[in-house]
Amino acid sequence: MIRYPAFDPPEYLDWKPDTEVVDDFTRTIETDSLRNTIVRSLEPAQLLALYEGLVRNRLHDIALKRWVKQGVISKAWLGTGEEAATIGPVHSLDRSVASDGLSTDFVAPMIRNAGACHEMGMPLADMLRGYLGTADSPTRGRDLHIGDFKRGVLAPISQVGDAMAVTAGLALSFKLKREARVALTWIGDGSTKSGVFHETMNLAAVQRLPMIVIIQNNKVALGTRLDQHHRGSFSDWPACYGIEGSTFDGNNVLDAYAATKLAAAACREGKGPVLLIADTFRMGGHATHDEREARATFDAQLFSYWGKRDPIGVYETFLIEGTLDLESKRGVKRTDALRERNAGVLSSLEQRVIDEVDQATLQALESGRTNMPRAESAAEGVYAEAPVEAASIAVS
Ligand SMILES: Cc1ncc(C[n+]2csc(CCOP(=O)(O)OP(=O)(O)O)c2C)c(N)n1
Ligand SMILES: [Mg+2]
Repeated sequence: MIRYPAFDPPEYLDWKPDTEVVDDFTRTIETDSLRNTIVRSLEPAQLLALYEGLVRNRLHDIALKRWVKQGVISKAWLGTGEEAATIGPVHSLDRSVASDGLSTDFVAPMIRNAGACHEMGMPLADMLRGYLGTADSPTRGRDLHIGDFKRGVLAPISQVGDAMAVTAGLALSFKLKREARVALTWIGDGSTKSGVFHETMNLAAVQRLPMIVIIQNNKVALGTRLDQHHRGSFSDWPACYGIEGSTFDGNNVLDAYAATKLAAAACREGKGPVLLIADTFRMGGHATHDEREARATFDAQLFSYWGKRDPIGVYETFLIEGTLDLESKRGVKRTDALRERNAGVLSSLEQRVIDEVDQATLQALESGRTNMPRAESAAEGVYAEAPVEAASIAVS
C-alpha cells in the first residue's frame, strides 16, 4: 500500500517484504490443519475483502492522525499495526441481518478496534463525526465511544474491562433465547488485570455462554510494559477457566480469521465461551500524544521486529506472490505478469478506500462546520435533568 511519511511509523515507510517473515505467515496458517482448511476455503472475494478492511482500518487511523497534526482534534487512539487482530475476527462472524432486524453476531470493540465498527457496517463519516462531537454523530456529540446496536456494535466502555460484563450479558440473552448468535469482545493485556475480566470469564465459563474473548496482547498498557504487569503465559489461561482457547498470530489476518471462525462454531454448538490470545504489538503510542514516550519504553529492535510484520504489508505480499489470479479469480502458475496483475487489483482496491475515506472526512468536516450540538441539547435524552435554574446556568 502507499506509505505516508507524515503519519506511518518509520518502520513502515520503506517497507519491503522480509522472506523469513512472509514464509512464517504461510507456515503459521498451515501448521494447524483446521485453520488451514478454513483459510483454503476462502473465496477470492473474501480474501480481497479482508485486504480492503485492513486498508480501511489503517486509512481511518491516518485520517485521524492528520486531523491531530492539523489541530482539528487534540488526540486520537489508533490501532496501527494491530489491524489484523480486529479485521480477521470480524470477517469470520455472521454479519447478516437476523429476523429481528439486528446483526446476527455482535461485537464489543475497545478503542483499539475501531476497524470493527466500519467492518460491521458503520459509515466512516459517522465514526469521524464521533471524534468531532457533531450533533449528527452517533452519540449526538456526547462521547467518542460510539457503537450501533442495530449493526451489532456495542459502544466501547471507557472503564477498561467493563465491556466484558456487557458482552456476557448479551451472550446470556442469546443462550436464553436459544439463538445461534455469538458475542465477541477484545480486551487489552493490561485490562485483563481488572477484576471484572475474571468475574466475567468465570461466569461465562460456568454458564457456557456463546462468547468469544480476544486478549489483544500488544505488549503494553499505556506506558507499562507487559513484563511489568504480567507473569506467565496467557496461553495457560483458557485451561484455568476450563474452557476452549488458543493463541493466534495477531499480525496474520488469515490466522486471526480462522481461529475466530472455529471459536464461533464452537460457541454455536454450545461449547463456549472461547478465549483467544492475539499476539501483536502497538506500533505507536497509547494515543497520538505519547508516541515519543512509547519509543522510549521499548528497544528499537522490538519496533523493527514488529515493523517487518506489518499486517498489511505481509498479507499484501502473500496475495501478490500467491498462485491465485485476483483478477480472473482462478488458480494459475506464478509468473511476473501474474504478480503485476495482482498488485494492480490491490492498488485499485486501495484507491477505492482512499476515495471512501476522503469522502467521509469531507462529510464529517462539513458536519463540524454546520452541525455542532446546541448547548441546550446536553439536557436532552438523559435519565435525570438538572433543575431548570441549574440548567439555565449551565447553558448561559
Ligand atoms: C478501569 C480503568 N482503569 C484505568 C483506565 C485508564 N486506562 C485507559 S487505557 C489503559 C491501558 C489499557 O491497556 P491494555 O488493556 O493493554 O490496552 P491497549 O491500550 O494496550 O490496547 C488504562 C490504564 C481506564 N480507562 N479504566
Ligand atoms: Mg495492551
